[in-house]
Amino acid sequence: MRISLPIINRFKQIILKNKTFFLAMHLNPDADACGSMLSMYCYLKSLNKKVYLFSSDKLPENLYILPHSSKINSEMPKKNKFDVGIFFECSTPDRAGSKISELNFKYTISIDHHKTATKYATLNILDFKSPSTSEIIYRLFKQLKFKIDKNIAILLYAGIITDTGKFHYPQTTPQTHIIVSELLKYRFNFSKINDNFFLRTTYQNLKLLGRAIENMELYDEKIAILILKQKDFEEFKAGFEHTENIVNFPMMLDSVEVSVLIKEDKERYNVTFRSKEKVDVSKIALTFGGGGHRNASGFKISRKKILYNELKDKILIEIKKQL
Ligand SMILES: [Mn+2]
Repeated sequence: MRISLPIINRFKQIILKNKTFFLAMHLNPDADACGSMLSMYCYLKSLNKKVYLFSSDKLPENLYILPHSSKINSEMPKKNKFDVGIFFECSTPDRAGSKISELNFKYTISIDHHKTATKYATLNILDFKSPSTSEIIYRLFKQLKFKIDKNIAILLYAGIITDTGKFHYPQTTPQTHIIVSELLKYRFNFSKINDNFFLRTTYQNLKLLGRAIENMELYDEKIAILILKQKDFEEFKAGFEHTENIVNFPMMLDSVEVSVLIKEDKERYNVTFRSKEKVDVSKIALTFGGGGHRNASGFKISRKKILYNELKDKILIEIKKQL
């Protein structure tokens, strides 16, 4: 979808008449938020603006492949006044970090494609149909007649390819493919970018995956339960940060409707759900005080409150209500 002319004009106006910019993305940053923010950095630098790049959380290792990523600060800036604050994929400003409220801006801009976005900014550039924020940025630059370069092509490609799961997710449109074909004209090593985001993991993640799959339990062939115990994490010197993607594997079985990963540490159980069409796992997470989306959700619960077997039984009962 094209960005409306009033929004384009307002954006131009805010950018042109101001000098200092603070750019921030959401906690646990991903390639889409980061690629969007860094391509905006390139645009602002081409206009000789002063830009402070901020991420409250340390970048995950795989984002360091992105051009200019080393310029992102994890400390708050020394001064607390900026002309403009631009927020990437932050449904509210504090999604960029709790300290953001200490800063003062004359204008704020929010750029996002998540339905949860609220209209808190002076200018809200929101498109809930866009499969990525990077795609919104591409269209913005195109409509501004800003000529992108190879680095910006890499940044936007990384955002698009990760948020569409390599064109896999249903939000992907014909326009997405057209945009990527334009980006590929800049002749960067897209295969290396794909390897970086899709064929790379840690030793701990692989070992935990093996353990989880080995111990997988199937109920009625429809519900898969994976458990990673505290001792598994200790054995592989791993933490919860090494469990990425593990919950998705049981979904490869045709009969499986719901996959559940239960992670245990000293204090609590951390439970993650994935589902196919039938089951709304956000409802299940909600009954345990968690939340999320229809097909991906989770919750945490103290080990003092419940025993493992009790927890598993309760989860199974909730899932079976919907099957
Ligand atoms: Mn995104």
